[in-house]
Amino acid sequence: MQRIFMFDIDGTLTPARQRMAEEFIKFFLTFCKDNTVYLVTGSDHSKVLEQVPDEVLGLTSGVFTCSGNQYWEGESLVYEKEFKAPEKLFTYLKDKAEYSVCPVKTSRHIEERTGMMNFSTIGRNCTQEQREDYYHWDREAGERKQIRDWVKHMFPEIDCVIGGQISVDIYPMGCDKSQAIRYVKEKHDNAPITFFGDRLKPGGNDFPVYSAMNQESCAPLDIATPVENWQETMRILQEVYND
Ligand code: M1P
Repeated sequence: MQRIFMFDIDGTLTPARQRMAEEFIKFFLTFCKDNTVYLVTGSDHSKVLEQVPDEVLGLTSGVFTCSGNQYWEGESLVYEKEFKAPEKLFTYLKDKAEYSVCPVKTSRHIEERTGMMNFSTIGRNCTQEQREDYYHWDREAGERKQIRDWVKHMFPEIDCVIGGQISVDIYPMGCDKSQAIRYVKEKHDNAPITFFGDRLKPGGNDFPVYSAMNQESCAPLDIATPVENWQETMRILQEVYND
């Protein structure tokens, strides 16, 4: 049975919130022509269009956005889910943005997306340099881990995970990237999947993929491959999967 390849985008195919590198595009176009490829991201569709060139998207079988709460085939929206966050959660997040001691604050702290929300104390309108600074600060300060733990504690029906560099993703429990795995499994008659992601550890936004793959209904040949960056993704694809 033909193997299906699924890829996270930020940190796996591209640097966080940046466009795919030319060197990788060239290689990946050929890879997509020879293989069945899906993309799975926490980001929304407009960000995917900024980061992944049309020629690559045109060669994929589908793109799961908003953590699998929205699914696209080409320019057609196949399905989408809704999420109405509790008022108390909004209040907490607004307070957190106001009283956070992170070094810089900009704006757009809460981004409501289809089926989920994204929260960032520094704000999504930060510059690339501010984004890098926050990422390094947060690695020491652990602010996002603390926000994640609080949300999960206060709202047992809601999940909160760390995705990229500056934010957390929040959605109803189970409405995560595992949805993409289940959808593809059903569509391709339980074909084996190889997934690449930079956040496959518990608490990361790719971890639900790993969990879904370890359920009995999934093929034993599924592989979740952790990577540090797109360079590592490209290297593994070249070394292991380039026949
Ligand atoms: O795809 C990974 C993450 O990319 C962005 O994260 P950040 O802006 O923090 O680097 C966000 O779109 C986030 O939702 C997404 O999970």
